[in-house]
Amino acid sequence: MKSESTSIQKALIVYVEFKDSSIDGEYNEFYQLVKSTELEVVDTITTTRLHAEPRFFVGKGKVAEIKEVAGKLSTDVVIFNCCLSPAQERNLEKFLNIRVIDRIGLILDIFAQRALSYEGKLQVELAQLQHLKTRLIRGWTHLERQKGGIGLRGPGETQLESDRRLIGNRIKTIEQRLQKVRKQRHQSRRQRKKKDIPVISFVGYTNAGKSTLFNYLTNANVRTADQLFATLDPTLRRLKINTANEVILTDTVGFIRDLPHELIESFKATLDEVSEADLLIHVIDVDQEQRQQRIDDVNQVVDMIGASNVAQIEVYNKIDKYTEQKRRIEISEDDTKTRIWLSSRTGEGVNLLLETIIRYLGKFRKSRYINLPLSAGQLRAKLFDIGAVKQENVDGASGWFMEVELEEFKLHKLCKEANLDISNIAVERCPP
Ligand SMILES: Nc1nc2c(ncn2[C@@H]2O[C@H](COP(=O)(O)OP(=O)(O)OP(=O)(O)O)[C@@H](O)[C@H]2O)c(=O)[nH]1
Ligand SMILES: [Mg+2]
Repeated sequence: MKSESTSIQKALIVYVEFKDSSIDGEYNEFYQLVKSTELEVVDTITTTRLHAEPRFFVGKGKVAEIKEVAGKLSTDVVIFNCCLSPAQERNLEKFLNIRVIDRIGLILDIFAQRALSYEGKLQVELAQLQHLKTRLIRGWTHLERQKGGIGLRGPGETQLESDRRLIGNRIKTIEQRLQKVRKQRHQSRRQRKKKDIPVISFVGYTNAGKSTLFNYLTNANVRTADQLFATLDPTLRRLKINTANEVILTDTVGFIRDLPHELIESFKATLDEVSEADLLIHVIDVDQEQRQQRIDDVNQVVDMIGASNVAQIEVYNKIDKYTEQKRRIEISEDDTKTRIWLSSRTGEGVNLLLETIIRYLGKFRKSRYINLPLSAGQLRAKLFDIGAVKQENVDGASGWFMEVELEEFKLHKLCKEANLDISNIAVERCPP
């Protein structure tokens, strides 16, 4: 679905602040959201409220002021920082005679502009249609009023019904296509799991520096920008940390406070990469004044997509911007939380992250018994080399019985190199 905003030039921001719930830096973030589109911000009108007015969200006097300013500045669209009900949006548009969008509409628009891949485009279109479905009545009511009124079941009503049906059909088609995409992703993940390569997924607030860190680590060329939602599509890359440790890193879409639920719902195929990862690297912009708020916002989305039980390493990024911030690592006493301060731009402290990943991967170590044939002398030597052998019994004819402790994916890899199938060498226990 093509974004309407491509033809829109001038935007007037209406910034509504609630007396009891203002979040530091919220205006800056909203301004940045608007600037992330191709709109030109002509002015901002701010207002403070205790609660929303049912009709226009803001008071009558404010709407009159908005109309006057919008008229003077030849505004094409009025953007509210809050979440308007379909009725409020309709009332405002009728009164102002200008297109009105709220924060959700704006975020959907940005996603529509950024979507490049087939999967990304389908997901955004689905979210847009879900959003539109609840608002459909608005457009047609307008139209009928302009035509001079309708009866109870006039042509507008029929049109509306058929439009709803069309949207419903399109939603079904997209959902079927996305189901296929999800299946394919699921299939590739199963393949990866078979190879036992751990998957590490980046999560974080939009613009925290996920893609910059991803590029630094993997030499990839994912687009990075001082812009919200620069990344929409997931990118996967293998990373060889050292000779013994290989992982798959995935960079994906960033989160934001109150990410529209339509987007979370429709981005399932993409977000499965996060919920099915073995480890999450939560990238945090160290210089945000509302840092803790943003960490909580991200964790809320992580929770919503069913990834809250995946282990997380916190990365405080962009330390190069502050002389007082030094590369460092903090591990909680119970070893459940690790924080690393680093810079993805200069690479300072990135080695601490790699060490932590290796340490974490160690948690996948598993003890098991194997029976190596005499022909697998090289594999046996390697197992000794990496310190994986806990005990060994030699049985002349049957080869070596060993108890080894190492990461599953590493054992699989070593066996593959030795042309052995792990299921053929696994035994219940070593003979006494
Ligand atoms: N100074 C400094 N800037 C950084 C660092 N890491 C990232 N940036 C900048 O921060 C901005 C956002 O970086 P991205 O890597 O695109 O952020 P992201 O988290 O992938 O953002 P989205 O994909 O939009 O969610 C870019 O302008 C980067 O150059 C860093 O360590 N230091
Ligand atoms: Mg990115």
